[in-house]
Amino acid sequence: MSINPSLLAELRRVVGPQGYLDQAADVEPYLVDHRKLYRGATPLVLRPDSTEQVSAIMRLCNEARVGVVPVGGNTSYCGGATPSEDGSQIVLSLARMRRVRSVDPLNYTMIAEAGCVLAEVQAAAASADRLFPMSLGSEGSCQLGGNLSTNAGGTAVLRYGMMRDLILGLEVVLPDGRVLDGLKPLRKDNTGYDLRDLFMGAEGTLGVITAAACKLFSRPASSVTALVGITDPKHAVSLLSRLRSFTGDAVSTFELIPRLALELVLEFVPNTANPLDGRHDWYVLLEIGMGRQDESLRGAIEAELANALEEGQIVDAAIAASESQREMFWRLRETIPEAQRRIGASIKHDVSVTTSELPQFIIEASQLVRSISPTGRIVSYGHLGDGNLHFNVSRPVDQDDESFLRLAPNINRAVHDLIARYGGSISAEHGIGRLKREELVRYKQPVALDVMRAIKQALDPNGIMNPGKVL
Ligand code: 2HG
Ligand code: ZN
Repeated sequence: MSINPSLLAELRRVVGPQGYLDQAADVEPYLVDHRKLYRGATPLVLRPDSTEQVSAIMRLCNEARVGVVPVGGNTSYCGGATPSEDGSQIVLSLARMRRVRSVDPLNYTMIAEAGCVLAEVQAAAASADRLFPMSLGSEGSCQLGGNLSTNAGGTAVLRYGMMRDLILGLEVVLPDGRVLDGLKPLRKDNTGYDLRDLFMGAEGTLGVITAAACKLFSRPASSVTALVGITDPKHAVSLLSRLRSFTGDAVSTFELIPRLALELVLEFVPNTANPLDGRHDWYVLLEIGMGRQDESLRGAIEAELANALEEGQIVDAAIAASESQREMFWRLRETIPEAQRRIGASIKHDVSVTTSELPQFIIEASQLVRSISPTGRIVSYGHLGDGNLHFNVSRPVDQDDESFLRLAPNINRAVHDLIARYGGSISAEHGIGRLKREELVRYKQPVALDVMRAIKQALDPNGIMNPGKVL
């Protein structure tokens, strides 16, 4: 099904010569998702530079019933920003809408456009001596709009929450081109349904987010980053609870790392070294930040970790002694996905349970996986403080990618059924996209699905917003 050439011409006119790509080589990067699971086609990638242009685009596409696929930095995991294979959808990149419209340090807020790279948003906050706490591995290329649309998580959720918790209001272009201006940077606005939350996590299926009023925080004046060796995830859970109460909830990061993940990073990622002498079955990367300057923080955490060591809760610990060492500790965690890619295909699960149940879940899920793939290499790491595990399985050393991936349906079913028994989530932070649509139908409560479909029908009756994703 091809798009009417006169519509394409009209769309090009709306955005002007700088605002579109239609040559094969230029369009190519928009056709494949980050994990290379999908390859789509499109005659046109639009790159508007204003909300008015987005509005005009949506109006035209809605009238013509042409699907629109919004894309940010294209770093998502579920194919949510890749057009369909038949070339019947246009791609809408927000990359040129990258202005920070305003920063109000006294109100602790900032208004930024969807195309801002996350690192730019963080930097704009820092230059006003504030913190925008959303932080994740792809922050140098992912965009605010994608973070909003997928309700991104990352490594500071424990303290600051997910994207939904960091936003006060949104500007959204609806499928019919109308602009929903909810950009008020107010902390209290109790005037009916929460429209803002509808669009976060909707993965572009209800409208196009063009700007957001973001919450800012005080920058931690003192912080401690540590890598801790442990024998069992259950000790990690109790250590987290210990440190939360010891610091008055100042733990911002608490990431579980299995030995295999650390070894892969040390093998494949340059400028990494293990700060601990011994080899341990599990590690935790943790960070604690205090709002006020506190010279004694490091000593206090050191002493508390020594107590934990004495009680057998942990077996080793190293505290970063400099900023460069801190960055290296972080590299040990953030490059796990990249290091895991180096050992071949992997079957991924982005799941959550309660933090307290997470250790038992790891045991049971690992047993299930071993019954299907006895030598599959389990790399289960992630945001323990949020109960969110990336329960990934890499192919065995002596198996090829293709035959291993044939096990994916069985392994997915076993792990997701287990998650259902735990009352957990089959997608804790990576969303649904195209990849998990069937899983969503299988595991989401039918009443919840009905409500979701009703909302979709009400806002996008012609089904032009990111068709084929989520629902
Ligand atoms: C992370 O926490 C990301 O590093 C990626 O969410 C997880 O690759 C993965 O499975
Ligand atoms: Zn993650």
